[in-house]
Amino acid sequence: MQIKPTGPLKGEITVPGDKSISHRSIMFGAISEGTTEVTNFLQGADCLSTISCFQRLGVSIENTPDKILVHGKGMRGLTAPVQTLDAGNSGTTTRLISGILAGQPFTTTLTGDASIQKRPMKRIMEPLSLMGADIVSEKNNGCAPLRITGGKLAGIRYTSPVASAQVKSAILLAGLYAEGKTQVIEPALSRNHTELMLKGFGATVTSEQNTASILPCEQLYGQKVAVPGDISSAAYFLAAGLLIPGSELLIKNVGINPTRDGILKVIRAMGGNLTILNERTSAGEPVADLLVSHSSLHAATIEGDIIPSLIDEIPIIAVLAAFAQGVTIIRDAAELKVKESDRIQTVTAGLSAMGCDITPQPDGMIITGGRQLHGAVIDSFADHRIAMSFAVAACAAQGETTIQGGECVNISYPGFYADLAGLSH
Ligand code: SPQ
Repeated sequence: MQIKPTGPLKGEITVPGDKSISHRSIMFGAISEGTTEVTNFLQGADCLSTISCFQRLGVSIENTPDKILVHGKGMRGLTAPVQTLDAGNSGTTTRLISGILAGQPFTTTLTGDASIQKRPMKRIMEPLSLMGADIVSEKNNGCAPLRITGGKLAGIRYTSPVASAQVKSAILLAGLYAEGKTQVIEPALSRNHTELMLKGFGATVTSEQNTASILPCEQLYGQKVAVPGDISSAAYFLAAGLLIPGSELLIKNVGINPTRDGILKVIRAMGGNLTILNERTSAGEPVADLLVSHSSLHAATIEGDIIPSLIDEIPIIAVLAAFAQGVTIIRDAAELKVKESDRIQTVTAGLSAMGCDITPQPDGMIITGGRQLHGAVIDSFADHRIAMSFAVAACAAQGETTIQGGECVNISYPGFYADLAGLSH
């Protein structure tokens, strides 16, 4: 993908549906009674992987142009798949479905692409085994392929070493099938879509600070889910509007759940012009329109409990930092190393290639901003967030940039390049 510097970006944009909520709408719908109707579902490769996994578990799912219909099988209605389940590139699919499979009375094999086969699964294998499931990493390396034999589960009180919504969600989903109460305590609060949505589907879920609890459940009930726009996708347009001189962008219908909105706080801390308009609630999630305009940014320190609320936005925040005056420090973000790529290394490689002063750290990075970035050949490392972050950097740099493997944006935002080009005037 070739990207040239662009003039001012102006106008309105509606980004696609939230990836985390889209996945969960299929999964929770699949184990509910009745039909779940999902609108504004994200038609990205990751969410399509979730659909195909549940189809292989015997769930009928209709993907029509305006909505998804999940014909739920109930809590005990999934059937043993004939084939291996393929989660593609999706960590969310792999870890959350493992929690559901832990409660099924059959054996399933689950795998994914080369990236998924390197991502750590011990973090779910351990708690789900403690609950009574039999989970084997077939290559004995703590990664997929996983062979999961579910069975009789017992609730646990689990203190997670990482703030991870995927770990928390896997345990809570297994907790639906367990005897007694299941609790997950996190070091910092991760995104809470599972807790909010499962409650909507009829589960007994409570949350207090960093502890989420769930009771076993006989039945969930199909719902109507109107998926809000994905703040992680909106983040690229927020950044483009802030960085490109003369820009003013209105990004409509964006989910601003407080466990996801760290990027908005960082933009304000960096001196960005950002206005939150028309705040409302949609499907139990807070939603707003976001107005940004070109701004002179300054550095910030990003650390501590805010990290889980912006973990996927750190690549684009690093791009903002490259254009900001001063030294930006990002720390407490070692989780970046185990995403679709090692995002500490891949952000460092890309920004260095464009002329930025960046030093990787074991748990983050230090960026001295303010140098004019130049076009470069950037390896996306098949990581959608890296490709989109550097597409935005390229728009604000001098000279042309090539993003190798740029088609990986299909994972979370199939129309990304067209939407970006459509705002240029
Ligand atoms: O699904 P996947 O591949 O893990 O996707 C990513 C992303 O950048 O899109 C992470 F690489 O998002 C995760 C996120 O980082 C989605 C997610 C969720 O929906 O529960 C939670 C976060 O991961 P984690 O490991 O912190 O729970």
